[in-house]
Amino acid sequence: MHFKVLTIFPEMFDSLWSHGIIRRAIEHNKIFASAVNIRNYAEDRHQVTDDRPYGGGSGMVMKPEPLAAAIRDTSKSLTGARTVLLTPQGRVFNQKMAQELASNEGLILVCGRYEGVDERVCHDLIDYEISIGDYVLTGGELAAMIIIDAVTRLIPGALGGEDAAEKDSFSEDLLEHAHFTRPANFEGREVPEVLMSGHHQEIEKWRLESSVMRTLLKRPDLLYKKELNNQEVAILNKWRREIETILDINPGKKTGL
Ligand code: 4GX
Repeated sequence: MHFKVLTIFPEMFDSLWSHGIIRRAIEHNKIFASAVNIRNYAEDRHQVTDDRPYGGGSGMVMKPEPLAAAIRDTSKSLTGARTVLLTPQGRVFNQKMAQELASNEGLILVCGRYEGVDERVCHDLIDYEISIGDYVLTGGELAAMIIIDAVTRLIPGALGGEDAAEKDSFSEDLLEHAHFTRPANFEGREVPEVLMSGHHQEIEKWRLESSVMRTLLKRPDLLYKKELNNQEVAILNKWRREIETILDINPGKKTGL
């Protein structure tokens, strides 16, 4: 995967390229990544990239010429790459979109600043408009970093070890099970017995139950959407019976009925 970021603040990405999984993926040639300054494509002496909006009003707009030149030049050097504009008006990013993006040979991420980019550039030169969520950033750079981060860990070999990406939160519409490490007793709180038993089948059962119940309590919206298998239905039924028993023992305690 080749990532190229178009931005007026390329230095913001230095830290992304130089830490953790992304750094290692670059070192092992699993991904190739760089940030290009849109200013380099401005023709005038002061390398201006913004201008006042037609129709008036406050704020500035990214000028079309430097941005279009930057996108075209980068596309030429990255054949087969798709262009992505980070914008609050885009489709809201999720794990499925990360998987889709990861199947591309290259991604050109366009980071707007100010009030946005000239509409004619969006229309002619952008393949995907993506938002990372319904809130307003000061520029597309942090959004681009989030996309690069989520896509990189899906590139085969990027995570090292066995490919842990498959089993993570959201890959199967369930949250991750609880995790524990040493010590066995931390401030008086014990690690669940079964995890130290070495009984792998029981451990897998415990982990699935942990995943299902955490999802029910923290993100019930994910369960409503999910197609449950027999094992997952059995776990929810077991807890339904537990809850019914508790309610039978304490009938109407809170409601006074
Ligand atoms: N998810 N912003 C982009 C400027 C802008 C506006 C329109 C292009 C078109 C954001 C988000 C986000 C703020 C980044 C406005 N550029 N980007 N910027 N949420 O809020 O991605």
